[in-house]
Amino acid sequence: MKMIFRWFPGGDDSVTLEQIRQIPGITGVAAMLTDIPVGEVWPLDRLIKLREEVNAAGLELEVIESINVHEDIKKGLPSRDKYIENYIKSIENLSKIGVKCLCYNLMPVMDWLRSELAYPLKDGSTAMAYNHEEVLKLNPAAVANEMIGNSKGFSLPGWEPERMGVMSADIEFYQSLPEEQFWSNLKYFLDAVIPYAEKYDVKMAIHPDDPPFSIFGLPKVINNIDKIRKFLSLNSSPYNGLTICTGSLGGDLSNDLPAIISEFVSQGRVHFAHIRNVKHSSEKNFTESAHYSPCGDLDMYEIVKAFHDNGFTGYIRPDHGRMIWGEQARPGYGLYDRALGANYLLGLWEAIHKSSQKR
Ligand SMILES: [Mn+2]
Repeated sequence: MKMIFRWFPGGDDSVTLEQIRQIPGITGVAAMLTDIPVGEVWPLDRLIKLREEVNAAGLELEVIESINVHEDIKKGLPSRDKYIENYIKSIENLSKIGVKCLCYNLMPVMDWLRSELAYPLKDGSTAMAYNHEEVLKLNPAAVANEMIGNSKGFSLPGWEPERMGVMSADIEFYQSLPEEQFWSNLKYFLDAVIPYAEKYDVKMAIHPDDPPFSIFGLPKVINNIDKIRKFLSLNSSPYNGLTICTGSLGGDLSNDLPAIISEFVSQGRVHFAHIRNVKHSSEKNFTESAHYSPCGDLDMYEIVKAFHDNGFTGYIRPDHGRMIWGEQARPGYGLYDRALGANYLLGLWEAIHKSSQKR
């Protein structure tokens, strides 16, 4: 297991590589090029520069998060072949700079979604929050404005302005697309890309849908154990794998995280993990919370133990943190709370590992 940290290059992050290097136990970062339009090839020269910058700070760049998948691929349009070709070329370029794992998602139209990006918590910190009723009251444009308008000037991956212009038309498209057709579009993408992921030794790790509830009638891809089984069965290669995001799947309290982790880690299908906690006020309403188990609804000891005991050898990063100690940063991606989370998770891992050696 390697503990890493998400970081955004090009001055698009308030957190520096030098700060990340001083967090005990962090070996590398998960990074992305935020300015490449979705569907285009990630240029090798840009990736080489990115790796050199990360390596110069004493950190590894073995995980890319994320290369977004063009909507035409998810829709199954004839133009998908061109975008799939570009995606394969990007994977080849990732392999040339030593990347081992690519996190991505196949959520239609909208990437991750929160109703508030700075919800005040009782301790004076703020966190991102999701209120299902509030989201359903809004139209898609208002949802996009809420997200982009409150990002404090940082880019929000998955909320690129060029995707927003066509959002309403895209939503109507999926509302009339039979669900099995959508799944066969996903299989078409996987069957085209996974052989190249194998060839270039880059493990694909799909991120769960966040939140795990359907919004505006859009299909869900990865939001519970049955959907994950279905997705992994579309292409049985271990390179068709998962990012387990505990906060995304944990948005639905009926998801048994330790059981999900145990099943898919033991099958060698989990390559990356985002670990964070959520606190529900009702079934579909929650705030993101500190990582420590008593601060939320998820049992971090059982979660880390499920990774450890099933022989997880991939990458873990702390996921979204709160804004604490007056920090101003991209929502969810400040330094302080994520650094606390990383070291809490490392502490759990050390304790679980050493006590398993003594048995
Ligand atoms: Mn995540």
